[in-house]
Amino acid sequence: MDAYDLITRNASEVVTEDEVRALADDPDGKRAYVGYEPSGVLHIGHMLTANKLIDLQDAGFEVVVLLADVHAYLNGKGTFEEIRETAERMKEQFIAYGLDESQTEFVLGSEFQLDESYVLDLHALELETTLSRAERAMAEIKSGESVTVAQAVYPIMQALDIVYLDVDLAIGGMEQRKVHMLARDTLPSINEDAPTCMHTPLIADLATGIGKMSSSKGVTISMEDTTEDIEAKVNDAFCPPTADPEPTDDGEARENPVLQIFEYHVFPRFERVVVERPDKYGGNLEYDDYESLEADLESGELHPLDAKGALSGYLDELIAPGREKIDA
Ligand code: IYR
Repeated sequence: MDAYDLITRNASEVVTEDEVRALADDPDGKRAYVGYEPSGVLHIGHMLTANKLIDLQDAGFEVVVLLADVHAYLNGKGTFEEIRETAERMKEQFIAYGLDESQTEFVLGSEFQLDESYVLDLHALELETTLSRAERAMAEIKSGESVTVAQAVYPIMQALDIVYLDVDLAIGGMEQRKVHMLARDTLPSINEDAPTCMHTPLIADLATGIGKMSSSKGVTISMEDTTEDIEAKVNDAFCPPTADPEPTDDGEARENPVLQIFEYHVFPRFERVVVERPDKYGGNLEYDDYESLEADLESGELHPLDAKGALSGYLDELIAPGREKIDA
């Protein structure tokens, strides 16, 4: 796989392609980052962007993980002390998950976001940003119903982080895209370049295939899950024999979350996927790429229950090292 393909594999959106191609041509010393509100326990959403960071490390990028303690505070996630404590636990789990410690810089937001120059630049950007734009940027990030003043400041700080962390590429899930577009539009007003961004897909709710999996509602997979928890959740997952399920009777779009997890979590981390089956059911199936697994599910060669059994095993393997850190 060439550098551009590795850097962009499984991305939903690249802004812009030309800019990422330029980075891929000379990745040495280039810096990419993801920011996370510290939550104490990694879930499958964190792991998806972490997979992208691992791709970027493999492509030669330096990787920065921002443990966004001030952002979590502004988003109403607890007292500052509580948040700071969870940040440290989260860092350990990222390393256990597979981020190379020697190639990853972990930064707490509060290490630089309270500096005078940052705060003055923040105010300069506030002058350039309408409340309604900030509110729209937060639509898929805010906790709670209405948008507080703190949550309106949040996306403007996120834009400024790109400058202060001196990164060449900002990564996030698709729910971050409006913040990144705000950054592209406003940073030039303080004489900074519009940042290059890349967004990863969101996985549908495991149980229904509707909407997006989230830690606040529905079923998610996290590093706290036991092997049995994972088996039970995956067994109950929505998995029709197609990658393109029919919408619900109410017209809501649906995805196949089991296939999505194979595509975005398992194949990027395992060279070969083995679905174990007793000989009387045709014996083991082996796959070197996601597309052939999807094709077998669609043709009926691979039964959804066998796919789920294999998925539980691989997810458990991905989660086990982080789970040990939590239990320690
Ligand atoms: N908005 C992110 C957290 C976050 C991300 C970045 I990139 C920052 O510079 C700051 C905060 C979230 O929703 O978790």
